Amino acid sequence: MLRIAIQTKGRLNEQSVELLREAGVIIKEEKRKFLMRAANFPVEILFLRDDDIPQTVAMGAADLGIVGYNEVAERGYEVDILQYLGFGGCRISLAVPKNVQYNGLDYFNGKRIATSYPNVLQRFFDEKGITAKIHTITGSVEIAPAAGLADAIFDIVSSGGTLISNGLVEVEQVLHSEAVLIGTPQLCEEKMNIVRQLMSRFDSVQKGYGKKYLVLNLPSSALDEAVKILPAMRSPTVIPLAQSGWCSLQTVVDEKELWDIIERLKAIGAEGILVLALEKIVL
Ligand code: PRT
Ligand code: ZN
Repeated sequence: MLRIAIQTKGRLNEQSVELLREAGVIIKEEKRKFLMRAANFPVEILFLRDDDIPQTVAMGAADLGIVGYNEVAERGYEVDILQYLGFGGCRISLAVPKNVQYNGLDYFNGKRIATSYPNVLQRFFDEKGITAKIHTITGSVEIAPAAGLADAIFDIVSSGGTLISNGLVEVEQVLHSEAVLIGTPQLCEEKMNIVRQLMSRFDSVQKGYGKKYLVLNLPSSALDEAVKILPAMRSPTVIPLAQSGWCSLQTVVDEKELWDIIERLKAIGAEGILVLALEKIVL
């Protein structure tokens, strides 16, 4: 039995549960407990605050954990980073009040910086030769400059909206983060087999993120042209239609390129274009 620690509530909880569900690890949402056994996989889920996940995994009280890379980097516990999971993306950045003149890292020499990530910041300043006073704050770091508690902050940024609404400007992006799967070093072979199986399922789920399945009809004479436009895992599937001179084409496309591809296909005579959701890609 493998134990996986995930966040009880908060930004990573929903997507962690969803990733596990898509990978076939189903937990019953009603009467949620601290520790829950999955219905159909040799796994149990331990619900914790994200701050406690790296240590719990380092100690071996959980074999795996899903947590932001930022927490792993800050806490410094010895865990293996097994997989980047493609959600929970953010960065930890230095930000200063918008009215100050910022002309490079030297600005921070002798300044007071409020943060919940003192270790990551100290390492960065050591590397860059900056001497600053780091104030550790848990809670709303972004209000520290306006409250006169700090000259700058070092905090998580995703859209940047929080900085703007507090009159701050992001000046240095120090650490990029996303949710990661972490593991206790040196798991036994029996557990590693389940971990490998799980990672391969996570990989299939991730490959489906941002992808669509495209089905369309095309005059057979335009097929060579369409193949050049369409990306495909090997090459697109081509099925003849009952009406002679026409075929049906099916393939997987990246959502970002979808409209561009559709317009180019229409220009060479494609019709009846269907865009379908795609769940997983198993290679
Ligand atoms: O209760 P628990 O201790 O488990 O949760 P928590 O409150 O400590 O963490 P939580 O749920 O807020 O975040 C969990 C993880 O989500 C973080 O460790 C990051 O890895 C990731 N993540 C991704 C974020 C954000 N995006 C994010 N935007 N964590 C926090 N924020 C906050 C940030 O602190 C700031 O206040 O959102 C604000 C900035 O957002 P923007 O969009 O305005 O820039
Ligand atoms: Zn936390």
